[in-house]
Amino acid sequence: CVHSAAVYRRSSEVVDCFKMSLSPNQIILEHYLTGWRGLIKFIDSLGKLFGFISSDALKKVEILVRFRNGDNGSEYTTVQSMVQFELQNELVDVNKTGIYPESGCRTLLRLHRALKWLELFLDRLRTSTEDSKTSVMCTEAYNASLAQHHPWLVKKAALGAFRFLPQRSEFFKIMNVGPPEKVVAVLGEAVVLISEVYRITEELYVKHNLLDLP
Ligand code: 1Q0
Repeated sequence: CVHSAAVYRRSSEVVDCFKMSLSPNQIILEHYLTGWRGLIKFIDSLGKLFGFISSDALKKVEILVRFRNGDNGSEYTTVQSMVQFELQNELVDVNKTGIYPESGCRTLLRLHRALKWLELFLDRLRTSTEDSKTSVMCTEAYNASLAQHHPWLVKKAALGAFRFLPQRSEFFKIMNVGPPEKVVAVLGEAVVLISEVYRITEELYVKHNLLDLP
């Protein structure tokens, strides 16, 4: 039986990480990345079919962790300080020069875009009824957000994988926070926090014209 053994963490703990990352108008990277690790564990518990998604997300988290543990680690305390540091030191490919294909700014942008998908998906899940299909909710959320940033092959793989998502009741169990009413409450809190984290990051990226980083 997948659901009891594969639960690594309660989804409410993941929500707590994103809550702690808000400070209140800055995003603390340490907690943001711990939140992401929780999300990655969650995808992993959905099975091997989703491995290509979790391994890409993990790769990005690890790039940012490496910066945090590196020589300039103290510059990577918040998303704001990271952006300021990388821009001031010209460590970002603002004009497709290809010198810094793995800057913190472009790497975080990928996670940031995925958070929009998560916000839309969790909101659909929260307002869904027992007979709603997770694959449909996930596909709608994806098409309205992340899909526009993905080439067709990635889109095809993602849409293909969504068909194998566990159904709503199973998904609620994997979230591991208790009865459906409790899950819905946690989802409500998650949506509010994730959209706040998203909003703050988005504003910062708009301000510095970083939303199209290659
Ligand atoms: C629930 C199942 C997960 C559905 C995830 C939807 C997103 C699909 C993304 C598929 C693409 C992955 C393959 C790689 C794509 C990269 O090309 C792309 C761009 O990076 P780059 O370096 O090539 O420019 N990478 C990305 O867009 C990053 C994608 C990260 C997706 C992370 C999804 C996080 C999912 C979390 C599931 C949590 C479910 C609920 C938990 C409740 C918690 C309160």
